Amino acid sequence: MEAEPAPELKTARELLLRAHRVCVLTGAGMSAESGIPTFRDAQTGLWARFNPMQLASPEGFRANPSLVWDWYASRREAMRAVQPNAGHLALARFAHEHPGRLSIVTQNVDDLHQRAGSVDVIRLHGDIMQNSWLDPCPRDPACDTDRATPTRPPRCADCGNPVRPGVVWFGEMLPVAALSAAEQLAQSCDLMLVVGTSGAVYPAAGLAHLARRSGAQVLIVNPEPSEIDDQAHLLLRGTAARLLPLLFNPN
Ligand code: BJW
Repeated sequence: MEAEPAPELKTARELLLRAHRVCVLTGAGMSAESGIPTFRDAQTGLWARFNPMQLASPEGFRANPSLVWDWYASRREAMRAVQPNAGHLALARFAHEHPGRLSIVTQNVDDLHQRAGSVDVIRLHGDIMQNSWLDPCPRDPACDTDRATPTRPPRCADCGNPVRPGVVWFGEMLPVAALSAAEQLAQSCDLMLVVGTSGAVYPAAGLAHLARRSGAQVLIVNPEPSEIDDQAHLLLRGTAARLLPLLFNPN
């Protein structure tokens, strides 16, 4: 006989059943059980070993472009080797079975939601597999990736403009269309499910506040306390790969 679910899980399922529009905000914890390290977990997080301003800011890149390029190259390689976990798959399956009811807004720069089968995922912090130029090119013809030098990082052969990873670093604006679409979802959902984020980084964390102010129920899935727990109507203490399948596909 199957054990009775914990009372919080039962309440969470009821919230989900009642919700017409579910907005899921995910952070690094969503991909942790796939083998991608988080940023701020005390022992295992990237920021326990690396300096965020050195590696994840435009100033850090300008100061030491090859260090930052190599760090992103090694993370790209690690991300190619991992697979979506049961949490990614549960979200994708629910969205497929309930068209139009669930949207995902992610801070993650990996592609595990997409590889699990989720479509129209809003990426707030970019895509680590994409490249862009560090500086906007004022030239005509513009910098040409086909003519980039084979250096680390590659550079425009004409003006030296370096290639950078297509992610959002500290102090940079989030992509306007993505942030605006995410804000609309936060304002119009009746359930916001926040999974695996410390809630330390804005404006992403502000989406939970916005959803709550706009009348949504806020449900947080995280094994540890986060900085936005005070926004939650309900907290589920546990990991994404364990709890999301129980929440979304209980049978
Ligand atoms: C599990 C689990 C399991 C573990 N299952 N869970 C106030 C308002 C607005 C802005 C600011 C503000 N104060 C300061 C700012 C500026 C700044 C900011 O927020 N700084 C804070 C640190 C204070 N924000 C910015 O600069 C943003 N831009 C911006 O605001 O532009 C306007 C502006 C410009 C200039 C001045 C002022 C305003 C840009 C932010 C870009 C963030 N970039 C990064 C790197 C991306 C590229 C890369 O990957 O290298 O994005 S930093 C990093 O943090 C990454 C993440 O997306 C982001 C959030 O981290 P996340 O996902 O929450 O991970 P963790 O590690 O923090 O948490 C993991 C959680 O998972 C934990 O809670 C665990 O318990 C849990 N967990 N295992 C479920 N199995």
